[in-house]
Amino acid sequence: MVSLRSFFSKFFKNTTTAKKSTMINLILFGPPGSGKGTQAAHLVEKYNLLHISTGDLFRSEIGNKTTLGLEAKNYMDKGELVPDTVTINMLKKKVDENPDVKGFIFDGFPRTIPQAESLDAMLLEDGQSITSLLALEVEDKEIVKRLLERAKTSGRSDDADENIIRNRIQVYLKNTAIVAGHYAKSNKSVTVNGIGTIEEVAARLSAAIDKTLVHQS
Ligand code: B4P
Repeated sequence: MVSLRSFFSKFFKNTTTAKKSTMINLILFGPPGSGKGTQAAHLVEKYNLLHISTGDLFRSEIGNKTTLGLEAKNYMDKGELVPDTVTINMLKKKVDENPDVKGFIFDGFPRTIPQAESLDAMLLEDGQSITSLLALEVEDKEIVKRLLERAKTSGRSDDADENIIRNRIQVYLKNTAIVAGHYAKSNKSVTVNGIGTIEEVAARLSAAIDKTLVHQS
C-alpha cells in the first residue's frame, strides 16, 4: 500500500519535473567579439529567458573591488581565462539564485570542457539540459575591428590592445572551440553566420532556435 506521504512526494516531484522540462537553456557561443552579449540582449526579450554573462559578472565583481574581482582581473587584463573553479562557483550561485525562470541564456559560459561538464551536471540535478548551443562564426579581422571600436567607449582594457585581442582569439581556439564539439555529440550544436547587421544576425539566431524548439516539441 502506498503511504500518503510517498504519494504526495511522488506527485510533487513529477509536477516539478514537468515544469522544469519546459525550460529553454541556450548557450551563446563564439570567439570574443562575435556578438554574444549583443545578441543575448535581443534573445532575452524574445524568449523571456534570464541572461547570464560570466564576463559581465566578473566586471561587476571588479567594479565592486571584491576578492573574486581582483583575482579575475589578473587573468582578464591579459586575455586569459579565469580559472574554472572560480568561474563555475560564480555561475552556479547565479543559477541557484533564480530557480523560477523559464530558462537561461548562458553567454561566455562554458568556455572549457570542465565548465561544460559542470553545467550539464548542474542542469541534470534539476532534470534539465542544454537545449542548444548557438555558435556565431566571425573571422579574426572583423573581431579585431569590432573590439578596437568598442574600446573607444567601453573602457575595457582587454579590448584596447590588439595583442591582447589576438591572445583572446588564441585562447578561444585552444581551450574553448572544442566545447561546440562536446554539444555536437548530442546534436545540440548549431553554427550561425555572425557577419551582417545586428538585426540580420538576430533573425538568423531566432530561426535556428525556433527550428530546434519545433524539433523538440
Ligand atoms: P566576455 O565578457 O564574454 O567578452 P567577449 O568575448 O568580448 O564577448 P562580448 O559578449 O562582450 O562581446 P560581443 O561579442 O557581444 O569575456 C571577457 C573576459 O572575461 C574573457 O576574456 C575572460 O578573461 C573572462 N571570462 C568570461 N567568461 C569566462 C569563463 N566562462 N571562463 C573563464 N574566463 C571567462 O560584442 C563585441 C563588439 O562587437 C561590441 O562592440 C558590439 O557592438 C559589436 N558587434 C556585435 N555584433 C555586431 C555586428 N553584427 N556587426 C558589427 N558589430 C557588432
